[in-house]
Amino acid sequence: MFEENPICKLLNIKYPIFQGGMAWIGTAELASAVSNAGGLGIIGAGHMPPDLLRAEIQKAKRWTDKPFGVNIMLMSPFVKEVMQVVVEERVPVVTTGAGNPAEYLPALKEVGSKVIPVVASVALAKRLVRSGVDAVIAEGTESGGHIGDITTMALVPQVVDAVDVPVIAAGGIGDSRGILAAFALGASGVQMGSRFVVSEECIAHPNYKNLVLKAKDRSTVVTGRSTGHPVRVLANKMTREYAELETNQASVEELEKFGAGRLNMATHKGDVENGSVMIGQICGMFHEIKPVATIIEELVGGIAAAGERVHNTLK
Ligand code: TUI
Repeated sequence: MFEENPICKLLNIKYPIFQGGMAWIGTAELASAVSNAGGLGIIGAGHMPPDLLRAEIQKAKRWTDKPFGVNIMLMSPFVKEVMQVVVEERVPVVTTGAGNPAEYLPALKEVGSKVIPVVASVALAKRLVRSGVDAVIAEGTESGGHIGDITTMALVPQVVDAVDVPVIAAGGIGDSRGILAAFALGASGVQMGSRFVVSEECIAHPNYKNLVLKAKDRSTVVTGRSTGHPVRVLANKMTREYAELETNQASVEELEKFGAGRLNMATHKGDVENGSVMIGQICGMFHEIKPVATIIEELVGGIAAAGERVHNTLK
């Protein structure tokens, strides 16, 4: 299975399943577990300072001999320095989020890193493919964290039709059915974040994981639409206060000040009422914390049965 899959061939991995590079919780522990299980583990650089990122990359190199990636948030205040770190460390795969990575491509390609940006529109996908990226991750608005506004169902086939590089689908994918659906839309691989939040290897605070396990299909809301930086999170005290500020026409500066530091408050301190509990809309599907290896085995193992169901529906 997947011997001829373009993503597996491009990256030299067993399964075309990426773990989304989540800020604060996409650590070397999680990334190396996913890579060891045959997927692509990705360290989330978020707003991490360069020295910390280097330490995390070096841990991942000790804990897996398989390819892994680093996700660079292009809105990070340290973006230039962290790009320098991934170049020096010759990280095999670099994914980017929340912007256009074109200016960093020459340095990354020079050391042989594969560059795979996250896009939320056809226009950006086309522009980046012209700049020479290796593949694109088409991420729908069902995702957690910083999001675009097109759904995965609408975005993926339109990106697939617009570009001639492999497409990885992201947003709202949580099980084998979702993976099969992504392939049906023309994607060659998938990226999943939320499913890996509720894994044993994820270092998120138990309060964070437990709230995700209790969440239902309509438990997430989007904050920050008025600032131009929409972020999907679980509804809580923080999102209610944020909505009140938005209703009272708070300035972008006030809203950004209110939001600062909220993710770490939830992921590490476990304050899931005042913190930002970023998660995708698929979170209602998860009822159990499992080891990463089990999650990946179940995902891959269920694809054939899901395909069989599709086949039967066509009869
Ligand atoms: O980046 C993400 N998801 C994230 S980043 C993050 S860290 C954070 N911390 C605190 C507050 C806010 C965020 C949490 N989740 N996903 C990738 C992604 N990229 N989604 C959407 C985009 C995107 C949006 C606009 C990519 C490019 C873009 O336009 C850039 C351009 O130049 O047109």
